Amino acid sequence: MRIQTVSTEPFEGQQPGTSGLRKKVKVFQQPHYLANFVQAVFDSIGDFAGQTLVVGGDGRFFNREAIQMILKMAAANGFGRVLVGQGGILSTPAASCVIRKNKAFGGLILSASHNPAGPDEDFGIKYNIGNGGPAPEGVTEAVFAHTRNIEFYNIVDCADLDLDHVGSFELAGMQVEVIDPVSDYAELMESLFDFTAIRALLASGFTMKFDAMHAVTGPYAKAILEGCLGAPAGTVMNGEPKEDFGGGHPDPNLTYAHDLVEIMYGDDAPDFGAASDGDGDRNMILGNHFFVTPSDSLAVLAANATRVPGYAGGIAGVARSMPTSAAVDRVAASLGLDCYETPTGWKFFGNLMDAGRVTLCGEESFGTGSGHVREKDGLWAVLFWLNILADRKEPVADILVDHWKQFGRNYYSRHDYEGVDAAAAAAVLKRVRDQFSTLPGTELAGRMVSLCDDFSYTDPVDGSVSRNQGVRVLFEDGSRMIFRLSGTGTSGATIRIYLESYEADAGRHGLDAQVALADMIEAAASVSQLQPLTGRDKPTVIT
Ligand code: G16
Repeated sequence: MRIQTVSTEPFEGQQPGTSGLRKKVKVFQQPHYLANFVQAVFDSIGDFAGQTLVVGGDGRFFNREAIQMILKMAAANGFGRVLVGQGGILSTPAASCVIRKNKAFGGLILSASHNPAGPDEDFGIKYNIGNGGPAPEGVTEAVFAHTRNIEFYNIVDCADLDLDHVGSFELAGMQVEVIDPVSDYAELMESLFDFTAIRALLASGFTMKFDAMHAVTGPYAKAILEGCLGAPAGTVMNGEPKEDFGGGHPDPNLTYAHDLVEIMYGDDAPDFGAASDGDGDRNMILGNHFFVTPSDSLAVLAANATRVPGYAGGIAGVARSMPTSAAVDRVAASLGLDCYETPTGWKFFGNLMDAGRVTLCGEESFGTGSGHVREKDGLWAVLFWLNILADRKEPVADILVDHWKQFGRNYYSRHDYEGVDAAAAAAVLKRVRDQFSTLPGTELAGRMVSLCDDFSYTDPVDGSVSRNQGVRVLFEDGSRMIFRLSGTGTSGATIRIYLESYEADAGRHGLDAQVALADMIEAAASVSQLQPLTGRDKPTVIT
């Protein structure tokens, strides 16, 4: 087999976003486009000669072609071993698990997460470091710099490899091991949760549905929920991964997980419902006619963690992204735990977990996880909830009502305006920034504004600083209004407006969040002038 050195030229815009490089499939299909990015990664991560690389993806369209190319490039660039999921499949948390378990040098994960898949939709790639987590900004910036100067890449010239059967073979001196994508991950889950108690719950008449949204968690959920835990066949719906995710948008929220939402709000709704996204790292939790916000879910997991074997000794601390509600802060305060507020992006939790400062982390964008891997983990969150339900033997809604009684309720909602013209979106944020000096001390939505700023974060472990991480309007009573542009979209811009207000009075905990936040929603519209600047009069997604 011959190693080829292929001449190439840089492509514009190969800058990793919130979670790696995400573009339309058609962009990735341009000759040299993916190879340039992969070579730029290999040129940025230090000396990996003879080391192990983990490779896998969510199975979306272009996954197979991408993996063939990556394996041939890994061999040509001197990796000693590649672990690749059978059929090219690894959910994002499973990839993190395999990297950690095998002490790999790092991994390449192929996914555009919750974005739709297919020839005209999205693809993505990101590099994870040896702790199993997304590369920190120092690495992604180096990768971007290399993409701008690239002149050649290395690749083995050979026929496509058989990745559909578990086993191993050699490729130009590199060992390729095709592994079962589920088993390491399932074993890790069994080590954390009380499978006996969950089995008993599922055998007791308790009913549930899990929506895999035609994406990667299907095989994982079937093996664990229906296989190990004895949930009846059919508990996992949309469980066959498809290259186009069945034409859907595998984002587990009230808008896009409509099949599940209909069941959970219909007659004879099951006791528990959950969904995961394209690559298996997000989760949505539902009770019978009841939606648990991701921010509340994190708070409930933190408050109940010691009921679960993997966390029975207590948790070290918690972290949440800045736009996530402060519900978990209240739990942390009552347990005497540190609580960190990071920018949006799972990569910011890695250092805190590696340093042993936090055990549980979460984000409003339907991400929850812990130190068991270095990614958020959809199925892990579902099993955590099942373990709590098995222990408490109460309905999901009662657990939340009880939680709010103890800690108060952080009413919370996110309004997304997707596919907005990029210049108009920038103007909306500028409009709010222009009022930074005049808003504090004035009243908005019946509350006094205390501070306006661009959120910046200094990592307490390595001292690195990340600026411009969201525009904040903070109120004296703890309410918040945050404006941010998404870093994961692939067309136009997405404006996210995050709204939060705190209610201590249990008599007022039963409101719909949109009703409770109505005055904040109106104030956000007037401060940002979103409607006149973008022409949009309502959000595309409300969560
Ligand atoms: C990624 C990141 C998350 C982030 C989310 C939303 O998730 O890993 O940390 O919260 O994007 O980011 P944005 O608001 O910039 O769109 P995923 O599931 O897409 O990998």
